[in-house]
Amino acid sequence: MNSTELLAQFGDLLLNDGIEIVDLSAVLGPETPLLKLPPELAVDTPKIEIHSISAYDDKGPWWAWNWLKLGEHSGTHFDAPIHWITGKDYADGATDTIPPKNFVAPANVIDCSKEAAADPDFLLTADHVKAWEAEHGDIRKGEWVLMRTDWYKRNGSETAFLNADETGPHTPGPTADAIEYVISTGAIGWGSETIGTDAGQAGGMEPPFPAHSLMHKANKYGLASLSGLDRLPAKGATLIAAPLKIKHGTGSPTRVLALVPRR
Ligand code: 23J
Ligand code: MN
Repeated sequence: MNSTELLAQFGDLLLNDGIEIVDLSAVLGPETPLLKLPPELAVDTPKIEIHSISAYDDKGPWWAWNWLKLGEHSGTHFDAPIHWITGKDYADGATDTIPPKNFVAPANVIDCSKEAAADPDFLLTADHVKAWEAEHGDIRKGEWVLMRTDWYKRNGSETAFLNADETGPHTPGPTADAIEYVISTGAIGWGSETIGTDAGQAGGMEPPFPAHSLMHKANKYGLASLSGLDRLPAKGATLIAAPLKIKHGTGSPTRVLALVPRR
C-alpha cells in the first residue's frame, strides 16, 4: 500500500472510531507532583502557578486567559538530549531543534506492574527487556520503550508519588545495563510513569541517573510522569509526543497521545 492510500484509510479509521486515541498525560496544575532533589545537590523546579490575566471581567470583558509559571520538567513531560551534560552539544538535541519526525513513533510497553507493586525500588534489567522481546517481539530502531508500573495511580498525591523517606525516594526504574541494552536496539527513547525517567535511588547508580546520562549521551529522549500505560498493548500503539518548541529548551510539559488499534 502506498502512503496516500494508507493515510486515506487512516483518516477513515479515525473518523469511524476505528483507532482509539489514548491520553497518556496527567493534568498540569498547582497540585502536580514535582521532583525534589537532595538540597546539597541542586535547586528544585518551582511550584506550578496559573495566574488569571482576565476572566470576562474589567481586565478583559469578553475573554479569559492565564499566564503560567512552569518549569520545563513539570508533570507529564519530554526530556530533550541537552537536558543532561552528556547530551549538551547535540545541535539537534533541544526542543526547538529535534527533527519533528521523531515526535511520532511506535511504542513498546514493558509491564512491570506486579514487580513494582511488590517492591517500589524494583529495577528493570537488560535480561528482563530481552525476556520481554522473546515473548512480544524485538524492539526496533526508532521506537519508544515504555516501563509500565501503574505508578500513575499514585499521581494524585505528591507524597505517594515521590514515595520518599530519610533514605530518599523509592520508585521503580531501569538499571544502567537495561538502558545500555535499550540504546543498542536503536530505540528513540525511554519513558516511565514515575516523576522522572530514572529510579528513585538512581543517584547512587553507576553512572548516576543512567536513563538521563546514557540516553541523552546517545541523543535519545525521555518521557516522564506518563499516565495510564495499562491502556496500551505491549506492541502496536503509536505515540505522538511533541514538546513545546521552546528556544534551546531542555524539555517541556507534553500532551502525550497514543494511537491504539481497536479490537
Ligand atoms: C534534574 C536533575 C535530576 C533529575 C531530573 C532533573 C529529572 O528527573 C527530570 O525531570 O528530567 S532525575
Ligand atoms: Mn525531565
